[in-house]
Amino acid sequence: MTEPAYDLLIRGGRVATVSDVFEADVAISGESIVAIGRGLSGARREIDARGKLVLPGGVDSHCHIEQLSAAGIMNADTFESATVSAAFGGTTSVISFAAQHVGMKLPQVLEDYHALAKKGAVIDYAFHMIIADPTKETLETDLPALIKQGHGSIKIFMTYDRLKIDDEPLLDILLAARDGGAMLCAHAENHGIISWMVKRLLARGYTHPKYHAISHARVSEAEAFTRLIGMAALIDQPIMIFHVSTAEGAKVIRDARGQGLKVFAETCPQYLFLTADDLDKPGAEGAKWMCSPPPRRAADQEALWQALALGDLQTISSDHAPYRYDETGKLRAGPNPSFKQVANGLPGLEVRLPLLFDSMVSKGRLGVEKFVDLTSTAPAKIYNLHPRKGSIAVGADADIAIWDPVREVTLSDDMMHDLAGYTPFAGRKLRGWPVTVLSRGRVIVNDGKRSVEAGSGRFLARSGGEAAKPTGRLVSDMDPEQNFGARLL
Ligand code: DUC
Ligand code: ZN
Ligand code: ZN
Repeated sequence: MTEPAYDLLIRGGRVATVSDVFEADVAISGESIVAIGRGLSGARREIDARGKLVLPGGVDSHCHIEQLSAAGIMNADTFESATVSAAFGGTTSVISFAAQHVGMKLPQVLEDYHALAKKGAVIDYAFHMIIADPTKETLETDLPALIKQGHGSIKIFMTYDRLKIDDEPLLDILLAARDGGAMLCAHAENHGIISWMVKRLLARGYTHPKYHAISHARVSEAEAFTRLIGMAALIDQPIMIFHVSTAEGAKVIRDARGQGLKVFAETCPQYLFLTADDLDKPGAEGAKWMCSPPPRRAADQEALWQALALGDLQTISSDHAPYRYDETGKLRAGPNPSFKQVANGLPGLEVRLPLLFDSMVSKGRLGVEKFVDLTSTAPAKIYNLHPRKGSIAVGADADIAIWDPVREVTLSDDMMHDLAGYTPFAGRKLRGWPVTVLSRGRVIVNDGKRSVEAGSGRFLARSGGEAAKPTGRLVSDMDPEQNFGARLL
C-alpha cells in the first residue's frame, strides 16, 4: 500500500485570494498548504467543499483580550473564550495587546500576557506592546530587546486619562519605534477636546450614554490624526491609525498618503454598520453600544466604504473589547451610570467576518477579493505575518475558513462564544457563514462544533517588517528651512 500523499484535501471549493477566485483542491500536510490544483488525490482525509468558498482564515489585528481597561476594568474574555469566538467567526490569527500601565515594567507585562495566551489561546497570536509609561528604561533598554524578541509593533493612546501620551513623549516613542524597526499604532483622538466636552456635558446633567458620542466631537479625530501624522513625518516613522470613524478623519489619511507618507489605517465593523443613534436607547441600555471613538453617521459609513475601496484604509479589525452588561462590566458604577463611568468597547471578534462577508460578498459591496484583502491578507502583510498567514499559497500555514455562501444566520446574543453576553449586532440576518475553520491544518471548528484544545495556539514572533521601514525621506529634507531637524534624530 502506498502512503497517502497528503494529510488532508479540501476538495472542489472555490479558492479566493486578493487577486483571483478559482476552483481548486487544497492539499495540506502537517501544518502547511502543500499543493493547490485541480484533481488532486491521495489524502488521509477529505473535506467536500463543493459549493463553498475556501478563504484564508481571518487575521484580526486589533483586539483586546484579557486586558485591563484604562479605568482598571478587566475584559470579559479569557484568551480561550476570545480565540474560540474568533475561530467560530472564521478568524485564525489575532494580534492583541500587552498593555503597560503607568509604573509597570514592560518585560513583566509581556511575560504576563504571554502566560495568559499560552494557557488559553486556540489560534495563533501576536502582541502589540502598549506603552503608557515611556521612561528612559522602557524606551532605551526594554523596548529594543522586546522588539528583537518578536514584538514588532507598538501602540499608544493619545487620549484616556491613565494612558495618554503627550506630544513630546510621543516623539520619543516614534523615534524608539524607528530605531527598533517597529510599527507604531495609535488610538488618535484629541484628549483636551474630549475631556472639555465631557465636563461641560456632565455639569449640565447630560449623562445618558448617547452623550458619549457627542463628547467625542468629530474634530477630535481629524485633529489628532493631523498632529500624529505631522510628528510621524518629522521622524519618518511609519504609523497605523486605528479605528477611523469619520469622513474628515479618512480625508486626513488620504491626503497624507497622497503626499507619500507611510500612513496605514483601519476601520471596524462598528463604524460601517452602527451609528450614534444606536446609543440612544431607554435607560442605560445604550452602554452596550459605547466604544471610542463612537459610531457616527450614515454619511460617515459611506465615506469609510469609499476610503476602503480607494485603499486609503487597508484593514478592517474588530477592536474587540468585551464588557458584560452587568455590575462586572458596563454597569460597574451602578444600574444608571453616567456615560463617563461606562467602560468603552464592544465585542466583535466573532461577528467581524460574517458581517463583512454579508455586505461585501453576498450583497456585492467590493467583492470577495477585497474582503480577503481587508480582513486577512493586508493585516498579515502590514504586521509582517505574511506569507505564513493571510494567504492560500503553497508553503503558507493551513489557516483556512470554508464559507457556505448561501447559509443564512440571524445573529443573536446566545449564539456568541465570547463572554460579553451580548452582541451589538443581534437581530441582523446575514448570508454567508464560515462552516469549517482550520488552524495550521487542524480542523478547529466544524458545523458549529469546537474541536480544539485551550493552549494549542502559538505565539507568532515577527519583526516590524517592510511596512515599518522608514521611507528615507525626512520632512526636513522636503523643507530646506528645517534641515537642521535631521541632525537631532
Ligand atoms: N476604545 C478603545 O480605545 N479601546 C477599546 C475599545 C474602545 O472602545
Ligand atoms: Zn482605541
Ligand atoms: Zn482598541
